[in-house]
Amino acid sequence: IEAIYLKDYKKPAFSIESVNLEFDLYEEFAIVTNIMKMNKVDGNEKTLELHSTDLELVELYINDLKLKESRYIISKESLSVLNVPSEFTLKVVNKIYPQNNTELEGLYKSGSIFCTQNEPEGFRSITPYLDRPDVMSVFTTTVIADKESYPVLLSNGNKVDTKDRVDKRRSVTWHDPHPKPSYLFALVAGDLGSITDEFTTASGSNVELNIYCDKGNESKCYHAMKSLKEAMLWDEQKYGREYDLDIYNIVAVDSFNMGAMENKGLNIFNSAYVLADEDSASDANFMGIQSVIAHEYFHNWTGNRITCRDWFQLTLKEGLTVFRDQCFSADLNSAEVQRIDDVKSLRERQFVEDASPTAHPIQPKSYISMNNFYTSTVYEKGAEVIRMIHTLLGEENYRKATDLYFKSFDGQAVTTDDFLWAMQEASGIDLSAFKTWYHQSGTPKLKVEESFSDGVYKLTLTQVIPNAVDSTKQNPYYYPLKMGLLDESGEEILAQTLVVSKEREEFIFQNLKSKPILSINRAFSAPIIVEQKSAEYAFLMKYDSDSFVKYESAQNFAVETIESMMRGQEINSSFVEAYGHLLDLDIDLSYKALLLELPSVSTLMQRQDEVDFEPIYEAKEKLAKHLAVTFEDKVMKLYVDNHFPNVSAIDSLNMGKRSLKNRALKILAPLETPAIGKLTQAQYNESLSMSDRVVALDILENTFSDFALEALGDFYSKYKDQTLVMNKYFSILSASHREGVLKRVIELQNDEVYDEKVPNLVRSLIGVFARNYKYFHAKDASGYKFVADKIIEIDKINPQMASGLAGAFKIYSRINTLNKELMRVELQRILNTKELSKNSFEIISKILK
Ligand code: BAL
Ligand code: ZN
Repeated sequence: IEAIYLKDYKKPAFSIESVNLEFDLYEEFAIVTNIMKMNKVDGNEKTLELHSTDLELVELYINDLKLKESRYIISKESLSVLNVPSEFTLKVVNKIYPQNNTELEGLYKSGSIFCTQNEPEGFRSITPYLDRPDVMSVFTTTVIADKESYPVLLSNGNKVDTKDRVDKRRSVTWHDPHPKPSYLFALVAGDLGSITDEFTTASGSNVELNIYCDKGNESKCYHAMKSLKEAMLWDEQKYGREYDLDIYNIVAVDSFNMGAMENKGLNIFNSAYVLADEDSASDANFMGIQSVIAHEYFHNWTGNRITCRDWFQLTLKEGLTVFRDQCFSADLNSAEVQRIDDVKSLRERQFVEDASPTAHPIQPKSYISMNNFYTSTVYEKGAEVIRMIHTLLGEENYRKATDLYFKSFDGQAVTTDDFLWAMQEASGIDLSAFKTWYHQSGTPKLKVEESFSDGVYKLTLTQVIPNAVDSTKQNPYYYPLKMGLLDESGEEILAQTLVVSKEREEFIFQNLKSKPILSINRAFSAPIIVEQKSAEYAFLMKYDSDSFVKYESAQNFAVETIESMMRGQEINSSFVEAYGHLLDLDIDLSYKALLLELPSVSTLMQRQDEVDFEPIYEAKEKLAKHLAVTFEDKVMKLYVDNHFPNVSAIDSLNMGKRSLKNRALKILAPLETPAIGKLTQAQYNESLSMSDRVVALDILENTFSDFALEALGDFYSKYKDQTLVMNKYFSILSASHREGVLKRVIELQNDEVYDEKVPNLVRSLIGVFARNYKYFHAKDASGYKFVADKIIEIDKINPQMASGLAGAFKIYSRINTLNKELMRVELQRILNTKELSKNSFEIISKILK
């Protein structure tokens, strides 16, 4: 198994002027006819080497002349055509079997729907092609299928022709005028329901908008449609970007490896990010749909019009597009809550990855399977990198710079250096020192030291840079650091953005009356870990004007308290007092719910030198119980005040009320009294919203097992026909801390709803179990054994899903000796499996190194 290196990049030797595809779809197979107009770019090249994964070739022609077998070589991974002229038309006819495709890459079937997923390298398993993002071509696609079973036939671009044939088959032709790489090609055929709407662009073009889904789900598509129109308007207003075709189609399918895919004019979505109504979707689902719909739409400019030269540049489109969708969500909802949620998810997933053996720069240097690099590092850390550029440039310069980027590179496949050039050229700000962020891995730390005398406050900042995975030393970073100083009454003395660039530097602030209180990394302006001795957490929780630092101080104070308890100390009463003040705050309700949340187990685990979960659970549970006892009355009032009226509306006020009310219920649960059990049961029974129901169900399952069975039974019988809702059911049971979870998870695999071929279900049953620290890390190795068995089994069906599950073992290098040895045995067993996919091999071998 060989790695591919960025340093080996070579320009393509041929270009494809246009491609004409015809898909003849049948129940057992499909025939693909691919006619490409090709030109030699490199005159010396005699052989045309096309990517081709396991394809069955039927016929091959050059300029209408059928080629003899001596003129080409077909192997497992390529089709080489020998002695090609400098300009020619190549026609390839090949046969594929979408019905047997369980990997969900290329053309496959999700239930009864034909659909595609081609990013990054799925197209080569449909037809031989120069399947690399820097080969862009104009596609015309004809789809032919039985018109009764597949009345809806879609591809990219605009529909140009429909023919109903005498043989009961229908043929529809689509033409996409915008040159694109093959990874953006899409095709859908099915008997689908749909909703339709329209959007008029700023310059007056009318765009037809359609969302397709399984029949019967149409009423669940309206939130997605609303989000699409919001995204289209936002991109015009914020980035001056208009849509560029007459039609925009979205199709929801149940079997999908990713969240969604931005194919030109024909997005294909995991149905979890399209379908929602107030009975079946939680508030988080509604928010998720809004953000993913926008993300895929924004790709039309950042990804499709301007794409990546090679896959090492993935963050060029993903980091930028995540930053864009984060800003969109912040503009449409609560900006402070959005920022904290984004930072939380960065730290829960990306920081963990960055501290693991699979850590990589946002622009990796090599890969074995590109599928393994659709990571939170490339996406979320990539977005933080763009956010820092935005901060360094300021809003106005950033807009000038993105305008220049679009103007300079429209229609091209480019690199992150090209992007940085535009940022620099338009703003006049030198970003050469900033490039380090693209090429180094690991989370940088910043040690903060303060001193004060004679009215002079000195801030000494020292960058502590982790080594790369291969132990090489890495360099200091260049970044914006937002900070503020407060006086002792809580008034802000100053607020500014420092630029940190050296390993160690000092910042001096003069003419101060007394030692100021420091508020640092405001708004989380840089994706770093701040290390500060004796910060004034309670003070900042009370007075700081920055909503992120307020939150961060509450978290840090709780972390400090829990860690002192883990060392055997009593509960810090100042923390308890400060927590009590939070309960009284009259602020945005969702924000308040965040402030009241104790740090996650993952946060605490990341700070341990040698990870062990038991002491964390013990201390955290003890603190939670103490807070519940101390503040029972106040929290109960918070619950009651926000529980009524019982409505399911998804406006920000009601979402805020639900999130605070549910936080209150979670705070009260550790009391374990019959009264709280009854209250939770009543919430489950009476609530009109799915958010309320799942929170209640989760608390019943974990804390009030006497009531749990009845509620779970009720939930199952109500929702067993809605797979998306059943994901929630499986997740609750897999994440549970009750006795016997593994046994139940094993049994649930036989449930009629469960299907090992549907990634969402695997992720919610097996994937969630692998993140159930208590049972996955059980000291009898039962959790590791089970998950290893599943990885081996699923690897044969869907390697991408298997290597995703393998991510649970990334903690290997940092876990305690006993667990490490247990893990090692299982990891080795996976690695010894015959015909292990390169996806799983890459992840497991890196972990074991
Ligand atoms: N391009 C893969 C899916 C996404 O990031 O939108
Ligand atoms: Zn994306």
